[in-house]
Amino acid sequence: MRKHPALSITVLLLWLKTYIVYQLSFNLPGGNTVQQLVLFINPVSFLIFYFGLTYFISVKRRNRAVFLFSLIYSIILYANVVYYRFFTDFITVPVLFQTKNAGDIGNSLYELVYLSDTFYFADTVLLYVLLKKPFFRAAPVTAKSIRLLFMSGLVLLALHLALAETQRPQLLTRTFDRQLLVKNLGTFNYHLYDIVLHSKSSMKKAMASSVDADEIKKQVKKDPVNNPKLFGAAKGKNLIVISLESTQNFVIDYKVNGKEVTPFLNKLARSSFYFTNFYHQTGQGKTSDAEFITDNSLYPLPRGAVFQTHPLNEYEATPEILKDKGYYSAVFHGNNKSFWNRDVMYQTLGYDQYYSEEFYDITEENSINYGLKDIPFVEQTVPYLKDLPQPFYAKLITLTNHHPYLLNEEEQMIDPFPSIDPIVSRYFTTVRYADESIKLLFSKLKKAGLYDNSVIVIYGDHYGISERHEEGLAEVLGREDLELTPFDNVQLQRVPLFIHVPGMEGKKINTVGGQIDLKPTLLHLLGINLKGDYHFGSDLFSKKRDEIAIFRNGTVISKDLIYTDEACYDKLTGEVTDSALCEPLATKGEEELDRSDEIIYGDLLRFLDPQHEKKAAVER
Ligand code: GP9
Ligand code: MN
Repeated sequence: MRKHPALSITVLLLWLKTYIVYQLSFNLPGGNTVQQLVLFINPVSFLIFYFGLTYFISVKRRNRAVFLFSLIYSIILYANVVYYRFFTDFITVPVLFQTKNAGDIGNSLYELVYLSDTFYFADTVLLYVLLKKPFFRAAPVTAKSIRLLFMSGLVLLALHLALAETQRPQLLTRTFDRQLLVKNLGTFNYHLYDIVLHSKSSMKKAMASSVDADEIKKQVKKDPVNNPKLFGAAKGKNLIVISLESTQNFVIDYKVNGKEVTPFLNKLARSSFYFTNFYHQTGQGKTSDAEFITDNSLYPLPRGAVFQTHPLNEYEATPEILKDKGYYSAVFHGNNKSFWNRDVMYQTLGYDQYYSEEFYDITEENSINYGLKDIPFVEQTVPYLKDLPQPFYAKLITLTNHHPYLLNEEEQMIDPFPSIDPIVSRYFTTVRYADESIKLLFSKLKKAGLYDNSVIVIYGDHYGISERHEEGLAEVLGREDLELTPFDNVQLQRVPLFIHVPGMEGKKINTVGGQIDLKPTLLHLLGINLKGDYHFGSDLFSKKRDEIAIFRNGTVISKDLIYTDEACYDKLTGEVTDSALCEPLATKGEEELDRSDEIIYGDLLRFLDPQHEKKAAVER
C-alpha cells in the first residue's frame, strides 16, 4: 500500500466517507460491539476489489481511472442517500428501470436534494487535487502485488461475512430486509448481491412448471374463514374504491389548532365500517404496490414494483373476477397513464378502461405537484362514473396529498402543523384538502344517484411521513423526548380503511389486518366465492380470522405482539418481550412472503388459467 499512495488514499477517503454516510444519512444502528465492527469494516473489501481493477490499467492512465472510479462510487452512494431520504430504503436493480416516472418526481427531488450535499463530494474534489501531485503518481505493479491485494480483499470479505454470520445467521436468505443486508454486507457488496438476485429472479419464470404451481396451491390453500352473515350483503352493487394518497391513520380525529384535519372522514368513521388496525403492506412500488395487493391479495415484491417488473404475468385480479359476474371496471387518476406502468398493468389485471390524464381538463391552475388536484379530479370524475355501465368496479386514485405536500395558500383549510419539520407541517394541510375532496365525492355520488347502490371503500395507500422524520412524527404523537421506538414505527404504518355498505349501520372494527385482506373481504360482500383462488388475505369481517399483518420487510403484527427489527414487542406495553413468543410469527411471515414471491417470479398462475390449460392440451 505504501508503494501505491494514490490507491491507498482513495480507498481510505471512500471508506471514511461511507462510514460517515452510514452514521449520518442511513439509519443503521450499530448494535453491539461486533455489529459496530462489522458496520465499520464492511466497505473495505469492496473498495479493495473495485480499485484493484485499476491495476490492470496502464500506469499512464491509472490515476485518471482511479479518479473516475471514485466519482462513480460517490455518485452511487449519493443516489442511495437521496433515495433513502424519501423511501428509508436502498436502491435495487428494478428501481433503476423505473425511469418512466422520472419526469414527475421533480418536485420531490427538489425537496430531497440540499445545497449542503456538495459535502458528499468533498473527498472527490480533494482527490482530484491530490492525484495531480508527484507524490501520488502511479507506479508499475507486479503480478505478485496484484495477487496480494486481491487476497487481502478476499480475507477481509471472509472475515466480515463470518462476523456478520455470527450476528445474523441466514443473512443471505432473508433478502427482503435490505437494512440488514447493507449493515452486514456493505452498500456496494449489497448492490452486487442485488444484481445476482435480479438475474436469478428473471430466470425463475423459465424454470417454473405446473408442478410448482400445484405445490404452492397445496401450501396456500386454506379454508376460508368468512363471516357468513355478510356473504352477498352487497350483491350486485357497484364497487367504488378510493386509494387515498399517503394517508396514515393518525390523522383521523386529529386536530391542528383546534381544527379537525379530516372532518369528513371522522364522520364517516361513525357511519361506515372503520378499521382501526389496518396496515399498508407496500414495498418499493408505493401506490402501485397498494393497488397490486388490494386487487390480487398477493404480496408486493421485495425489490422493485410488480407493476414494473411483472406486468405481463397471469393474475386472478378483482376486475377479472368481477368481469365474469357482469361487472365493468375502470380506474380514474389525474396523472400520466404510464406512471408505474399502469397502462400496461391495468390491461393485465382486466380493467376495461383507464381514465388517465388525457381524459381530464388539466390546467396550470387546477393542478399541482404530480397532477390534477383532488377537488377538480372529483368534479370531473363523477360525470364519467354516471355514464359507466352498471354494475361497475371503479377505482379512484387521489394525488394532492403527495410528498412534498404542496398546496396554494388560499386552498389551505387549516393551519400547517406547528413543527420544526416543514414536510410534517404541510402534510396536514394537504390531508385536510383531500378530506374535502372526499366529502365532495360523496355529495356528488348522492346527486348522481350512485350512492345508494354502491359499496364505497376508502383506504390509505402507504405512509406519507417516513421514519426519517422522527422528530416531526414524535411531535405529532406528543412525545416529549422527540424519539420513536421501532414499535412506534410499526404502529405508524396503520392506514385508514372505511367500507360503506348501502343500508348497513357503521361500526368500528379493531381486527388486525392489511391491504392483502381487501380482495377477499370485498368479494365476499359482493357474494363471490373465492375458494379455488390463490390469495393470502382473509375476510376482515370474520370473527374467526387469524388476526395478522405481514410487512414486506418481514415485520409481523398479531393481536398481541409485534415482531420487527428482530425483536418481539408486547402490544399492550410497547416494551420488548421474550423473543421466543414471536418466533411463530416470524416464521409465518417468511413463509407467506416466500410463497407469494414464488407465484409472481414463476408466473405460476398461468398454469391455473383454464384457457392456458386448454391451450397446453391442444399443443400436447
Ligand atoms: C402517481 C401517484 C403517486 O401517479 O400514484 O405515486 P407514489 O409516489 O405515491 O407511489
Ligand atoms: Mn402513493
